[in-house]
Amino acid sequence: MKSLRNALLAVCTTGLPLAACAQAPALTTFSVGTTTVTASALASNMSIIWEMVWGPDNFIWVTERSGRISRVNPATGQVLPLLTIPDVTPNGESGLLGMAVVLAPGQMPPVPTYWVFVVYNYTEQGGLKEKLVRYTYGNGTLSSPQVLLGGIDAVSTHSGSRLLLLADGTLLMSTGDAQQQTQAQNPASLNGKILRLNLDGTVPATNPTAGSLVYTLGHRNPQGLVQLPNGRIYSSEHGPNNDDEINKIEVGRNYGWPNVEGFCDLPAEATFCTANNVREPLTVWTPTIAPAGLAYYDHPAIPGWRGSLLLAVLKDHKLTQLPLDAAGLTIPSRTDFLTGFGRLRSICVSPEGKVYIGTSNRDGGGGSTGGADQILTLENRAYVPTATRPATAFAFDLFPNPARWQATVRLPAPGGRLTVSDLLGRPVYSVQPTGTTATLDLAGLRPGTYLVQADGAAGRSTRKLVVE
Ligand SMILES: [Ca+2]
Ligand SMILES: [Ca+2]
Repeated sequence: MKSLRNALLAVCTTGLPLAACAQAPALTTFSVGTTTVTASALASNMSIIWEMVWGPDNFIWVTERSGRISRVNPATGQVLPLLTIPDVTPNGESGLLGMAVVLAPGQMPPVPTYWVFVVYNYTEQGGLKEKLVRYTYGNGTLSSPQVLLGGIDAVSTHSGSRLLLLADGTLLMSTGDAQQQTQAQNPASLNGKILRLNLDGTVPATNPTAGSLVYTLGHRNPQGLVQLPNGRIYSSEHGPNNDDEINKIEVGRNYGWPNVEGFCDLPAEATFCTANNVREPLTVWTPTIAPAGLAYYDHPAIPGWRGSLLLAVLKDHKLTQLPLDAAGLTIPSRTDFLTGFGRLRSICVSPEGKVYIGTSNRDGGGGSTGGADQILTLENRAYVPTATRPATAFAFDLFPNPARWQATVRLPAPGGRLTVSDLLGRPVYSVQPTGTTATLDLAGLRPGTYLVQADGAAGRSTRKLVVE
């Protein structure tokens, strides 16, 4: 059976359409509403998968904590190692951690030059530190590492280190308190923060404090970060022996640690929260579960997950669905899936609505099974993408085109929704016009070609937009 599958996978790598490839054997199935979701192994025999991101090349980019960066073919599961970073220090929970991948400025497909950002622990003068490094990817190799931020205090735990590229072209990086709890409240320290950087490591002019990378403060150990198409940002954070948190990240806010654990529900906490503009979490867990990777799901393939955060959970061995209300301010329920695969740390969603989960069972943390780590695919195998409406249901005006800062859309009827997506189909901006005219704010978008999709009562229509 295995040899048959390997033979079929070998056929798949020759470039036949995906439909010609064999489906991996189901490891389990579970229901999401009326949808049956199948879990299968995409890649096995890996070790402590810390980060998985869907790359601009439509491959899954993966870090393993020992220092290895790989690309994984989502059609075949083939793991293509790129580089093992030589100066990574894996110790306790430390090592190669977060990653982000983006087309280098001025590059558009098919010119394959990317910037690859990684965060890792290293040794400096006998002590453990943490740094953010930018590599350049081209011609199949990673090269030209540049340290954008180094010398951050670290110990073998509480390193934070999730990276997130924002739609405005800046980069968020979470840092842990490195067991120096009071530094989380010190605006001059880089520990216990969510930092915001330009892609060259400089401080964005729009950060809350001039000259400071600090975007938010008062964090303990945030290991999940995600931005929704509407721009809202959410984070997961490890609490001490209580109060793991999901937070809505708002610029300049204080998230309380170490003075506040979870909600502002003790008298001393309430006083601190009032005095320090503390943003309470949306939901907390006591006892703790060890929340890690965070993604947003809004694809029609699994309707019951639409509009939800999906959280990879380490200690409690599960994937948790956290639906958001329309305002994005409350999580009305929590539903668990995918128990039985050990510690789940990393997660990404493909443009076709499949969810990929990376396990972390060799990390020695709570409930570690010690077994080999794997990438799991979660998918609705009955889903067939179909155009339920004509491709061009109506015409709309879009001008100027090319545009630089703004473009105007004129619709045949008021209302609906306008969505700007990149060429991989990823939404980067959306707006709900109230009348027949709407302005698209393009200031945060990189130059390149985008698609503007108008959804209204008359159906859906799409036009190409060039941003200069
Ligand atoms: Ca908090
Ligand atoms: Ca509390």
